[in-house]
Amino acid sequence: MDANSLPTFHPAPRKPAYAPPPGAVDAHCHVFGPGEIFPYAPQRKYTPGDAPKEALFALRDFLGFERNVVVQATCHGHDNRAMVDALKAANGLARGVASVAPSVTDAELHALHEAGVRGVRFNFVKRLVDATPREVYRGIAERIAPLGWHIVVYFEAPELEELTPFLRALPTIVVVDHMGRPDIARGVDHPDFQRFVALMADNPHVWSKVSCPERLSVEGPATNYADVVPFARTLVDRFTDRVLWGTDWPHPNMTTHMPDDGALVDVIPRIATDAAKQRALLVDNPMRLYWT
Ligand code: 0GY
Repeated sequence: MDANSLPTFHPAPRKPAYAPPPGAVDAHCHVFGPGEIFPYAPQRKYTPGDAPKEALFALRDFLGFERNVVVQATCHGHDNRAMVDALKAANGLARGVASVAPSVTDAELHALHEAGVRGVRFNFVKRLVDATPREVYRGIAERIAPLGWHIVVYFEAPELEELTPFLRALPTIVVVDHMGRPDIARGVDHPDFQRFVALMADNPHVWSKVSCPERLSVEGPATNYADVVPFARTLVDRFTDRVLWGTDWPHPNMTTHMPDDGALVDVIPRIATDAAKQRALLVDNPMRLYWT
């Protein structure tokens, strides 16, 4: 149990009413540990409960998904072994996003590629990581671009203005986690979220995960995160071929509640309102980015 006594992940999610299309990809999830085999990083800012690959794969099947994109979480630092172990166990049904140090060798990058890694994650969230200089990230970007990988970025809305020139200049596709973490209370029309919409409009290499209503919502599970829906729907409607969706299982650092993953799946038809958009969001876009 975490210090706040929430479970590590929801112990018994409900079966969603919404059935994802065949081949659906959960494009943002993590594995944690088990710590006895894959120790957490000494420099981590939080220590999660174990959330092993077997539990992730069981959830995938239960929710009606076929594939996962396992994103390296900060609690494992640059040690990608738990994530790579999950990719190898998934028999081609998982891809990964790694976190690498600038000292990573070409041989290590190629081994990650062989295992199914197709991107690196740059994290700007101060409660999760110590800052990495931009030139270090730019150096990593130059190294991974020839592999055909992309860059996943995690930041919070107040950082966007300052980060924009950096994001614009990155040489690969850039996938923004959780819509750039907008302040939902301010509404879709607020300049902060409109700045994010403009970033996507002006930069065809920028994609967004329309994920994580449980972190962004003010209303919370009582309305099944209704206040987040207009934000995600705006992005799905406008940038249908550049959006991804993921559970964010096992939901590290949640303090208000542990979301029911089945309820999160039931948000999908409210943000992607017809079958074509759902197919783009859940199948075509992630397959193009991770499996071609
Ligand atoms: C997420 C969100 C969080 C954590 C991490 O790498 C991580 O530790 O991404 C968070 O605390 O908001 O997407 O998993």
